[in-house]
Amino acid sequence: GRKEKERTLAIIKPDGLAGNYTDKIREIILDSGFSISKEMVVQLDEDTVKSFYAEHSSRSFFQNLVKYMTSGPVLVMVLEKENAVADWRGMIGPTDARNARVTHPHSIRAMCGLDSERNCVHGSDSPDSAGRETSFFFEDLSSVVSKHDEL
Ligand code: DGI
Repeated sequence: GRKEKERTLAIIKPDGLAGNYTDKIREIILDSGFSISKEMVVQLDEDTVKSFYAEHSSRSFFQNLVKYMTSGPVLVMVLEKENAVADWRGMIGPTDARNARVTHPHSIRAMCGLDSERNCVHGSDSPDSAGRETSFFFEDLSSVVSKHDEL
């Protein structure tokens, strides 16, 4: 039968946006058969990042993660296609960009990430997370400091 489309949340993190990787990443996304159903550029505040990454709140790197994710604007996108969650995870590569360069040299994190923290892009890790994360940004915008349609 007909295959269902799926949605996932992608974020181009501050270093990706600042490093001018947005156009290249958008091209990779569209060439891979995704449609971008929603997008916005936002400057996240601390509370928003803490809430988004709540599952990592007890980790040693949490404060650094919050600092990094609030260091500049990010581009948040909802990507849509069949198998979007797993396919986007595959395209971004492993969490640590240094590993990505070795094991997944064609991945997005290999291209524009630096290490395990500054890894350039986010992707939801399961369909459940994708549902939670897309509604976090696109149905409840109360915690977002500012939003623009485009940079
Ligand atoms: O789903 P991922 O983004 O690939 O990875 P994750 O869910 O394990 O971690 C979420 C984010 O937290 C990750 O993109 C960057 C940050 N992070 C994860 N592990 C480390 C880390 N940051 C630092 N500084 N050190 C880590 O070991």
